[in-house]
Amino acid sequence: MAAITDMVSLEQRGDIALVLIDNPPVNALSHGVRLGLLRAFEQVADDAAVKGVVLACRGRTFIAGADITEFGKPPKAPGLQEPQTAIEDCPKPVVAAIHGTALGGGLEVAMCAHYRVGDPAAQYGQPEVKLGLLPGAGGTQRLPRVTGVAKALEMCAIGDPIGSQEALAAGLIDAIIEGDLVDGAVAFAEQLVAEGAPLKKIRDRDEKIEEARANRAVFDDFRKSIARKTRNFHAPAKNVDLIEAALDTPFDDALEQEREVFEDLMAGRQSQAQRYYFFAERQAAKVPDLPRDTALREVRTVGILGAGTMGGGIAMNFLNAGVPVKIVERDRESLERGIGVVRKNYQRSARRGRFTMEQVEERMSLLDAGTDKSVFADVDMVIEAVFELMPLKKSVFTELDAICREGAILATNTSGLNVNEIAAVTKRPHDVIGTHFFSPANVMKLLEIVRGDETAEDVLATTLQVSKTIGKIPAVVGVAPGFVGNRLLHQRGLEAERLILEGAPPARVDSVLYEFGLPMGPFAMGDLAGLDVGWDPDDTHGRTVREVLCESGRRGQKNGRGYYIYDPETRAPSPDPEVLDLIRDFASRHGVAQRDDHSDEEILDRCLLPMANMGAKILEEGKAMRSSDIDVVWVNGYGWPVYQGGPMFWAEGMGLDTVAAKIKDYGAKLGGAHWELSPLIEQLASEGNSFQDLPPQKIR
Ligand code: 3H9
Repeated sequence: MAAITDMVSLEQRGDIALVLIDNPPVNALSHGVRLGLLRAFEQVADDAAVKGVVLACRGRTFIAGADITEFGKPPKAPGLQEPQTAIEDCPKPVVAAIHGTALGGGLEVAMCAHYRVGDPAAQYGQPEVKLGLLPGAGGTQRLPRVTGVAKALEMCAIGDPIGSQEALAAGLIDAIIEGDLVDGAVAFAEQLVAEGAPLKKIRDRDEKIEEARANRAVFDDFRKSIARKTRNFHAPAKNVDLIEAALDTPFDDALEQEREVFEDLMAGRQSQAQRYYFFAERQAAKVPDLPRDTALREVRTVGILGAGTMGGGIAMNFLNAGVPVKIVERDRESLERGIGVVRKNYQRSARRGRFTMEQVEERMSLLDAGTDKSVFADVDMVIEAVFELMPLKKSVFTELDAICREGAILATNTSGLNVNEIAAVTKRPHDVIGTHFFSPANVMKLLEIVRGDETAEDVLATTLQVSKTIGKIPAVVGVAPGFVGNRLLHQRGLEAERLILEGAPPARVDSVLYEFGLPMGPFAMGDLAGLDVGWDPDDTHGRTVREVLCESGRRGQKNGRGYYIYDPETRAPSPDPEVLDLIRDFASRHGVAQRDDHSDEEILDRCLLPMANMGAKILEEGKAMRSSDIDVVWVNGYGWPVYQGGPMFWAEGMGLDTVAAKIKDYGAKLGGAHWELSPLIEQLASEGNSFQDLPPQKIR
């Protein structure tokens, strides 16, 4: 075996040359890989002893794409096109042998080979759109030529990968290899050589493009179908445009166009945010002071206390992952209601084709439901999902402490209560941790993992592993009221309420935040959650607009009247003049002058800057490890648009000196603790630094 570069080697197997990439962890197309590929293919082209070539990768995956860490840095030749051309123009048949994931530039390289084979579990995709990009190395031109336009549109503009069977059916690969992939690919190449098979270049294929020319409506139909889901994103539409360009533009011109659009998108703020976020999510699962070799506790069975909306949703995560669950409610009726909801949710998914009725039954058979907590005696982890009341949580944990076996993890699904206080009622506070799921718990990706003062390292490490098993994105946070997510939410709520008192209608505030990219504004969200959540009818004195609304019988969407009035048929919201009157009265009683000249910028700044300010205070307190973890919480738990990176990324995008100046300015005008500038922001701004310059810190 000859090393071409430190990342690419060449090996002869009979008549077949094997070009092997080895660039852990994911064989990204770093400079050494590009250079190695170019040199290796130049060499095999001229080597008379080589009759065919197999391109494969060592390690866990085929090439998973361009090296994202090189983006934004000065380009280093060769780019990707040179090795791609060397592969495509190779005078001997080239077979790409794919295992793991062929993604982005990886699939684009594979599409330059004359043939592709994959192992049964391999996946193929153009996920660039998820980084705010499009395939920049021919993907928008080669993919439609090989799979047809419809599949290429989905793969590029939505970005989800397909498996080997689908790839075979779509013509993207030529064979699925059972058994050893490289041996199989070499045999495949030998056969091509023996048959004198043609050197198939996807770039020259026209039949699928021809088909699409006859049915151009497919593009507009597709644009309509993704419009809602891709609202405000720049990249999906660009992917569609470039695939459409394949119909009428000569191949090389289209490649040129693709590269230009790729560069434009790369320079844009959306892609910067999405690339930042890609790494943020991966960082969030890393706890700097947790030794990498921490031995994990085994979690084979889970107990869930409470079969309400939260408990049922949490249970579904485990059932989906094949982990048996014992769920306990205080009475039969509530238990049956809760289990019924779980079953109904599954049946709905089955009707939508997500899985079969058989799989529904399989999942339900893993669920053991009862009313007696003593069944928790032998589970490995219990998650408590009872009402959010401290005395109740304490009594539950006292009981769990008595019932559960030694070494079981005791988790509380609290959305903001003091986990240390809960842990303190047990004789094993080191086994206690917070697992804050977001509603609906079977859908929302975020898991705030609350590390208590006493939480043992292996309990934290195991809970992180559990979150991976059930497909959640974790963010480790410290004990503080509302943790990270709800604490930031509260800041936004304070200022949103002030804005409506000053005369900005709720619908106006909501629409500015919706246009920014949030799924809904604070008032629509309040209506959805129910205005009476946390409202005490025995202790209500018109202290807030929300109390006033509740007192006048407005409960939100559930009774058709909240900040908005809801159409009984369509549930469409419209602004309600009566609400504006109530707000105006409230404002005049409290001496708040109304005005009608709030700009969009003011609304946005006033709602969002206090969130970043609080994020910085959370970092000062040591209740989050990094600013990007705070962003992960808001993107995954509250629908913050990923193309805005997260509240911390958004704020630092305007420069922390500007942030500091704005906060001081609003603070002087409006007052309130949420406008007291975080010393951390002040310090970073004065140093010319940003949140991302801070090293990760230990949760305190
Ligand atoms: C592109 O290709 C552009 C082209 O069209 C045009 C070019 C001209 N680069 O996710 P994991 C790191 S755009 C650098 O935890 P998994 C990752 O940060 C690219 N690093 O593992 C992590 O590092 P660490 C299109 C990368 O098994 C480690 O690898 N491709 C890259 O759960 C393990 O990652 C994509 O968008 C990269 N491209 O999932 C694919 N990818 O250990 C992006 C990963 O220090 N990647 N890393 O935290 C993925 O989707 C997943 O990583 C993958 C593995 C499915 C491959």
